[in-house]
Amino acid sequence: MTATGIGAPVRRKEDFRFITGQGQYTDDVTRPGETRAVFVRSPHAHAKIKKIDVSAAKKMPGVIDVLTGAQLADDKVGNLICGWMIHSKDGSPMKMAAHPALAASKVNCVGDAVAVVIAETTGHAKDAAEKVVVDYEVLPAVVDPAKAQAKGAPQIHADISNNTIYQWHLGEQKAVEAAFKAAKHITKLDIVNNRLAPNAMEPRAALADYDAGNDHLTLWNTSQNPHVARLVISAFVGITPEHKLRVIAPDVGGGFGSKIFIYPEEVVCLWAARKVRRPVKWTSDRTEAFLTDAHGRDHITHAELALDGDGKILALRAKTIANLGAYMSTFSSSIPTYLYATLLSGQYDIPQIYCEVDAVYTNTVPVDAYRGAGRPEATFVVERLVEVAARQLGLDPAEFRKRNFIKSFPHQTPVIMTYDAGDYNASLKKAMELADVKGFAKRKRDSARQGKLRGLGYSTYIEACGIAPSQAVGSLGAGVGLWESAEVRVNPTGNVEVLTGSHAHGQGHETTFAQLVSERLGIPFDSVSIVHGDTDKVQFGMGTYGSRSGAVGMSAIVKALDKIEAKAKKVAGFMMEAAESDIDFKDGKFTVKGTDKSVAFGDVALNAYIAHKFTGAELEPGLKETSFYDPTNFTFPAGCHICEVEIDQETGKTDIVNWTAVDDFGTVINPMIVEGQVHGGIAQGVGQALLEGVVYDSSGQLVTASFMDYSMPHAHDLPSFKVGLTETKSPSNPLGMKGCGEAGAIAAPAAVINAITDALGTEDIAMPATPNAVWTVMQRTTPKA
Ligand code: MCN
Repeated sequence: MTATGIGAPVRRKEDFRFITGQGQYTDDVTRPGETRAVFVRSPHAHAKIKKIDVSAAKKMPGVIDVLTGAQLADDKVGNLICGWMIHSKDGSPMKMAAHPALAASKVNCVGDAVAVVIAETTGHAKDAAEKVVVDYEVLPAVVDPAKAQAKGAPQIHADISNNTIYQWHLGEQKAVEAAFKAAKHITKLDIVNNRLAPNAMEPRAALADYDAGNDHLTLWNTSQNPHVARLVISAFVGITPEHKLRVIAPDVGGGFGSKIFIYPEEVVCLWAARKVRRPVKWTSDRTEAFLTDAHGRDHITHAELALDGDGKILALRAKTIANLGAYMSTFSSSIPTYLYATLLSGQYDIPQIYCEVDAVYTNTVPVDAYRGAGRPEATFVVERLVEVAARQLGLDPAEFRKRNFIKSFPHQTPVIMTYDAGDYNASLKKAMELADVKGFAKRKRDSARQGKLRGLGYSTYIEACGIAPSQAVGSLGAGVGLWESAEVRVNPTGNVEVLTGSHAHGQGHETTFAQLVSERLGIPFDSVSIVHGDTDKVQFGMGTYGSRSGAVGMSAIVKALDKIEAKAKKVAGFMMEAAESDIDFKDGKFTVKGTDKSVAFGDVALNAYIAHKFTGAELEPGLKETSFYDPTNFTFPAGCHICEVEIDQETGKTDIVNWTAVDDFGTVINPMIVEGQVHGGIAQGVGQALLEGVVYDSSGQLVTASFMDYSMPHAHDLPSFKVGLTETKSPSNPLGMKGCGEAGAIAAPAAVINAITDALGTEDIAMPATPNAVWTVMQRTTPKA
């Protein structure tokens, strides 16, 4: 390993500009003549719009125009779409209601935009927005997905009865029923997976600029996938043809999934910029972010595990109601189906699984992917069931897990996935050692002496990452395959630019991608630049989500590097008058086999461009190659997290006193970045388990619309993590990598709740397990001494 090559803990090169305030985020980009947009939003969760009067607002100082949904419809701007078709078990397609970027006749959640004010400054626009008069006829609202399906519930979208989008299922129902009949023991759980607000540090923003001379639009926005945004905005929303739109996602301050989707605001800014013939910028404030960023999770599940007399799992069944909010966001249909139910086998050899999912509209903001997206929900179901089953059977939870682990690979689960490689025993064993599980009993006694309850919880999770394989994803109803692309441009001076379709919004790609390229080409790490996030610079790409940039994006780079090396060998052959097959390439040097004749990579690069003898028949000039990588399978990162908590019996406050994480991410490019990813994910998972929860009241008002009411984890809520790695290489990409970006968020909630329930001696606690919730449970139960 070189100091900056694969496996080296290189410091992130992008951090210099981030921590010195030199990042260029969307709000930092300015255009001459720029205007500001402020949206007029519905204060009601459900209402008919009888009339909108913008006349007073238009007369306000600094106002350029005030635009409404009626004008948007007149201009034939299309609806926002959900791109992944799901069929109900009766074969009918999902029922997708219209989602205009500005509501014209009806609002369906608090925060629904009904008009936009374009003004010289944000202050002018805000003042004018208050003068827009909207006459609403308020309708009853429903926020609870179970109630939304009940007879007589408010109907949110015409023609969509019971507010039900689809009733989907996966697995063999009859076989599962038979297994349950034969079972010696059945463990049952009712689970609520709490709704979360994504809260990226940089709120969403959009800046649209119209070049009237060329009838061309440019959009800077906080996107995790600018090419997909361009495709959807042009082909489906119909703002302008694809070649007339450039989308640039500059530095993006965190996404966690919430910036994958196409939102109304960017569509409206583009439309408005063309209308007012001036650039239009919108930057969300934090309250708007709580109100309008797509939320995550929000499942209600009843789950059961069937076991034989020896503690072997026979079958699992689950019935889930997923709240998708007022409209279907871009990928929302796939999260509670193919990203959830397909992972219900966990790390276990479960012969039969059956899952039913009802997706439901409610008068709340749309729900879509949030770090982990479906997989934290699946892990929570499986890891809670397994833990509770072990306790009910009087078995040690680690022993019970071992007994049921999948031990040979490839392993076909009953729910579509083929796990290709893993060693679940190895990560459990290593985690138990690092966590000093043997010493837990003593620590528990010590805590008891101080009047505190101590508990230990496992989460042996698995996830499907590298969301890409076209064959698999395409056959599951997604409209597209999800490969990734790369272009490697070697400049005549020997330095390299890599254009990637992956997008970085905090994951350190500028560093890890450069580590790969510098090692492969034997050139200095600082001679490599990573270019991403601009549809005019980078060939089509699929963007970043589902921890795919390593396994898929970097694999595309590897393929392009293979081509670069092959061509460079030809050039080196010409230079040294040797056959290409006689050339070796190592450490940045091309050598004629068996001789001391060699040329450096930089010389080859220069000759590839300027040596005239290469032009013409034998070899095209230049050294630039493009590749697309479409893997054969997902990658399956897995691991074991162990959480140890101490609960104060007086206050109900839970302190996480120890956290051990042992993960298998296959080949690790940069252990420091990977560790950071794990830390961040755990923090988010702990947030879900202990602190976070979006609350709407029964009338549909968002009660948790600020950080006063929505609590995020702080550094002092977390212990110093003990992390370790095991390694089984993924066979589905040339580097053997598995994704690491979501693991912590997937593993953590179950580990925390398993630890808390272990301490309390009752399974009866929901997330977030706030001090009040824990204290209330303690009043009902007799805690263990
Ligand atoms: N990596 C590595 N070795 C591996 C796997 C990954 O060195 N075996 C490195 C990669 O090269 C990359 C980073 O770790 O620099 C994360 O890689 P990967 O797991 O492929 O995930 P992505 O780059 O595709 O990032 C997406 C993932 C997701 S889905 C969410 S959500 C998430 C996350 O990453 N959002 C984030 N981490 C985030 N981190 C920050 N700071 N901000 C977000 O919005």
